[in-house]
Amino acid sequence: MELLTRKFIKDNRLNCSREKAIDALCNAKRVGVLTGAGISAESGIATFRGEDGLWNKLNPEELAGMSGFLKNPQLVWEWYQYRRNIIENVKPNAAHIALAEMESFYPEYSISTQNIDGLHQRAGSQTVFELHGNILRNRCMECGVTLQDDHIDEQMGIPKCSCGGLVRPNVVWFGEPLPESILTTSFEVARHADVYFSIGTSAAVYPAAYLPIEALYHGAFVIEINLEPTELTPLANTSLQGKAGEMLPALWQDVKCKVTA
Ligand code: BJW
Ligand code: ZN
Repeated sequence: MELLTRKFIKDNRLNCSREKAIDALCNAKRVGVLTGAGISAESGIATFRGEDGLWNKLNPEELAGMSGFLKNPQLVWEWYQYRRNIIENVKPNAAHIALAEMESFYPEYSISTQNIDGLHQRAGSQTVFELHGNILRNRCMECGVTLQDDHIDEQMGIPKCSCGGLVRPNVVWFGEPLPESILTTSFEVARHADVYFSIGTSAAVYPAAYLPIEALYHGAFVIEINLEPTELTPLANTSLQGKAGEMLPALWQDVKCKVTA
C-alpha cells in the first residue's frame, strides 16, 4: 500500500482543478460516492472527529464498542436514544439533495455511506449502501432478528427481544465486521467507477477509508469535498475545501450547465 500511495502522491502532487472535476463528471457513466459524518453536519448532526467532534468529549470505547455496551447497556441506549431524537428532527441538506439528483443522471450510480442517519434516503436517493448500519434499526444479540425503531422505554429498562435476548442498535461498532454484501458491492462500485467522490469523511476509519483508494487504483477520477485536509487529500485528483452543502450543489450546477451548453 505504501508504494502505491507514493505513486499517487507523485502523480497527483498538485490536485487537478475544479474544471477537470467538472469535465470528468460530464463524461462519466459510472459514479460512486462515499459519504461520512461531515455531509450531515449542516443538517445539525455532530461529527465524530475534528474541532467539534463527539470523540473530543466522549469515549468511543464506552459508546461505540461491544465491551462498552456489555459493561453499561443503559448508558449506550441513552446515547443512541439521544441521537435518534436529534436525527428524527433534522432534514437532509443541499448536499444530500444534490447527490439524490445526480442519481437520475448517471446510468450507474450509488452512495456508500458511513452514516447511520438515513438522510440520503430521506433526500430521495434510491441506491444507498449503509456501511455502518442504521440507527433506526435494532437487532437481538441472541437470535439476530431486526427490530425497527424500537426505542428504549425508561420504565422497562434495556429493551429485550421476545426470545429474551438483549437488543442493541443495528450499527457497526469498532472491531465488528461491516455487512459483507454491502462492503463487497461498495468495493465493486469503487473498482468500476469513472468518478468517485469522498465527501465529509475524515478518511480515518477502515475499511470504508479504502474505498476512494481502491477507486483511484482502478483509474477513477477521485473528488474529495471536506472542510479540512485529510489523508486522502494528497491522493485525490481534485480536493475541494469547504462545506459540502455549498461546494457540491455549486459543482453539480456547473456540470449541468456544461452538459446542456
Ligand atoms: C465537513 C463538514 C461540512 C465537517 N462539509 N465536510 C487499520 C486498518 C484497518 C482497520 C483498522 C486499522 N486500525 C484499526 C482498525 C479497525 C477500525 C478502524 O478503522 N479504526 C480507526 C480509528 C483506525 N475499524 C473497525 O473496527 C471497523 N471494523 C473492522 O475493521 O472489522 C474487522 C473485522 C473483520 C472480521 C471480523 C471482525 C472484525 C468498524 C468501524 C466501525 C465504525 N463505527 C463508527 C460508529 C458507528 C455507529 C454510531 O454512529 O454510533 O462509525 S465510529 C465513527 O467513525 C462512525 C463513522 O461512520 C466513522 C467514520 O467517521 P466519519 O464519517 O469519517 O466522520 P468524522 O467525524 O471522522 O469526519 C467528519 C469529516 O467531515 C471531517 O474530516 C470534517 O473536516 C468534515 N466536515 N463538516 C464537508 N459541512
Ligand atoms: Zn431474539
